[in-house]
Amino acid sequence: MALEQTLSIIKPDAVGENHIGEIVAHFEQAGLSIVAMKMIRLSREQAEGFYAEHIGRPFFEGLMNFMTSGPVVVQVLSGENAIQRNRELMGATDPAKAEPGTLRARFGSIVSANAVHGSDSPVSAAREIAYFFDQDAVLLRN
Ligand code: RTP
Ligand code: MG
Repeated sequence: MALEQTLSIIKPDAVGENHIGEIVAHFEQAGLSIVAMKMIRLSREQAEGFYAEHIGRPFFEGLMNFMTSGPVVVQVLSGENAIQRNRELMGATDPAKAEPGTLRARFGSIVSANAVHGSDSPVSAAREIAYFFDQDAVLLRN
């Protein structure tokens, strides 16, 4: 088991529907700790840089419009196997295919409005945490 940090985003749909508290509680009750957190509205440039791996995909413009449509909550989660654990808590990208009880099954609606983001690998987690937070803004705790 490895103590890891991962980047989580509560997306504009879930923020707009007042689900911040339930989503944060879900992480904490699952044993993940929040070690950095902020609410921001992404600019187009920030959203493009964050999702740069998807530039050119057919869904990219829709993803940009969605991610800049309202405020998001960006947070760093810490815990044992936090990267994979967060992906399990989120459920499948398409909420219709997400396991019952997962965040996307509970709070997502369609693939383009799926409530949460989570880093998909250690390399992504390191890049994504550094994209939003200075190193000294991330608490050194588990
Ligand atoms: P995320 O990065 O947001 O955590 O989502 P993910 O890893 O589960 O999925 P990814 O492949 O990274 O896709 C990023 C976001 O793009 C939208 N998407 N739409 N076929 C489609 O229409 C499609 N595929 C991806 C989703 O909103 C997804 O969260
Ligand atoms: Mg992804």
